[in-house]
Amino acid sequence: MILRIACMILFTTVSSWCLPAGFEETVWVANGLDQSPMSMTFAPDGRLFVVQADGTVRIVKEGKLLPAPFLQVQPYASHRERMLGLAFDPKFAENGFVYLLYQKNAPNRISRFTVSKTNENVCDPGSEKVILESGIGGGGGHNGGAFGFGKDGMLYAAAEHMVRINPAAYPDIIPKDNPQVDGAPSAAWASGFREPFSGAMDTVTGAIVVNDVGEGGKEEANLIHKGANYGYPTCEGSCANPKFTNPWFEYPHSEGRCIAGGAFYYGGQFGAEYRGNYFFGDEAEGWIRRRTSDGRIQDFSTGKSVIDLDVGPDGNLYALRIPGEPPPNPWKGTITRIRNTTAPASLPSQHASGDQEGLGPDPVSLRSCCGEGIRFRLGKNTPLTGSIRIYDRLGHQVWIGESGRGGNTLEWRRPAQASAGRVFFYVLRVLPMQGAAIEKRGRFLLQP
Ligand SMILES: [Ca+2]
Repeated sequence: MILRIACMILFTTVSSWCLPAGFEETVWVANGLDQSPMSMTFAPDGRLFVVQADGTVRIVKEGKLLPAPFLQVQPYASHRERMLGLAFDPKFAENGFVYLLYQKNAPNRISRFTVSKTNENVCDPGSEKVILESGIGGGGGHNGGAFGFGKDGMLYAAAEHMVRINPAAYPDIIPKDNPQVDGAPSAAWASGFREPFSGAMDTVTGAIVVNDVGEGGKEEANLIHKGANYGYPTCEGSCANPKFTNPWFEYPHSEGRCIAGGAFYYGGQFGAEYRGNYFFGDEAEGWIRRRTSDGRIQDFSTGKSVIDLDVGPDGNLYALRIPGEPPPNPWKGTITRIRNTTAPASLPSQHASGDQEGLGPDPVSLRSCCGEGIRFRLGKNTPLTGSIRIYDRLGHQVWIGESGRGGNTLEWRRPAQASAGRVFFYVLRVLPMQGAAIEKRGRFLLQP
């Protein structure tokens, strides 16, 4: 107990004490989220959208909370859990569609909103299109909220049970391969939840996880399968009844009482051992843990209430922090950023890449290729001859490649003996048609 209190006191100043060695947590958005923020979701372009219980959705752009809300709806006023989640259309960049799961009157609804054509930071007033308004709960004491598009392009929403719909086919939103009810496909996809408040989609494997807050004794994370029943109210946690699907993992209320926030990690910032990990938090106990790819549950941080987690396009883990459980109403949230300080700065999150300064308007480009390799493409108008040397992080030269006149692509495959990490450095020397040679240095990351 003494250790735990010490951890909480130190958290705001020496947060690394509560994180694995080399990690730090810093406040990213300190003020302005004071209308009970409930969840947050990164847009594909890197902006962070925060859903608040007062009916507003706010945008954080490059660490700054924008003053005007992205949208404002009038949710059902008397329910704490009334603004549940937000999801970006898989073709968001083209169509500007954003989906909101919220409680309007008694029932929950899924609505589509469209980004303004003149201002990407607000939605078009009056653009709300109700997609589904029945069969997704809203009457009980708890309201769910896990919400997002799966790798299959379908939209999943969990409240009393989980629905799966295809908004792109509106109004025929019920997929033909959904479970049959009375001889026809139904929106219902899975059932047996108590309070499926959060969860995550694994964009690589396609796995769908719904966290279910327990009543009597267990917190659960469930891997979602078509037609499965996850046991509530008959069972909490694993049980022997073959009608029910047991949790992916669970923990007792002696360890935490409110599982909240879920995120799969595929960023390049934390290191290879974190790839594919499932991060989750506990709102009541204030810790963050991770499930490793081989199924171990590991501590990650302790000490401050968390209501949602997400991984940014920069590969950092972001936490929506609130004051305790239950929080005061309305509660104020802060967003923190957790990063690995031992990773080289500014590493790209998904693909091999490098900085591209110094070669003018037609730079070299780096692309991952050919298994564990990288392709250097010299711009078509730049140098016709050049060489590239690659060094590992210990400074050993592991390769030299030369581009002859007329060729502008060089591919390097990581050799087996180049084992000193996944970060490599390059020195590119090019000979323009006129003028002096240009030398450029940079680094890149090879993804495992
Ligand atoms: Ca269950």
